[in-house]
Amino acid sequence: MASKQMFVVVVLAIIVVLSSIALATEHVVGDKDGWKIGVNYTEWVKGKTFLVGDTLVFNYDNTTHNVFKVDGDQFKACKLPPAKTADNPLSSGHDVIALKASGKKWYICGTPGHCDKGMKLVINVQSPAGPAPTPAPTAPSALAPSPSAAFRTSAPAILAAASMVGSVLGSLF
Ligand SMILES: *[C@@H]1O[C@H](CO)[C@@H](O)[C@H](O)[C@H]1NC(C)=O
Ligand SMILES: *[C@@H]1O[C@H](CO)[C@@H](O)[C@H](O)[C@H]1NC(C)=O
Ligand SMILES: [Cu+2]
Repeated sequence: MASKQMFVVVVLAIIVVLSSIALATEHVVGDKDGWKIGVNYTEWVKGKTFLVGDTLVFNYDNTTHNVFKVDGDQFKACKLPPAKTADNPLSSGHDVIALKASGKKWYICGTPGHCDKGMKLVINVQSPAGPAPTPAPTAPSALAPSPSAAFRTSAPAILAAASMVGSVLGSLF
């Protein structure tokens, strides 16, 4: 009896973990190319959806590049912020940025000339429910989340979750 209750608790815990994994996507900027000159980041952004809770990962050679968070005007002009701060620029070479709020986010490389050569990225972060639905009383289905937003689990996340479920079940029986 006790082990049955334990089983239910474990299954519920797994469901909670799985649903949180399913909601977050890790976006590796430039995919395998990473953050460098010669990648069209406008092209990279095309067709992608960035949601609050997702992460943005910049991979690059930190002897040559960095990542400045800037505003829209600085982005447009390839102009750096007037002062550096503790977390700006990022320069680890593997920077993981949590997308915590909706709205546009702008990033440029601070090495002279690199932004002009295309090391600039702008994304639009949406709240998980998507853009505010326009009132459409005759079409209630418009309020449902799109399938692409509902199924965002990456293959590695599924594999990791599956192996976790397997090892928990294995230790129970
Ligand atoms: C990058 O891609 C965008 C969108 O496809 C395109 O409009 C733009 O001209 C490209 N930029 C360069 C420098 O090729
Ligand atoms: C570059 O990356 C290495 C390894 O992550 C780190 O130790 C070093 O401090 C970084 N350099 C700068 C300028 O942040
Ligand atoms: Cu650079």
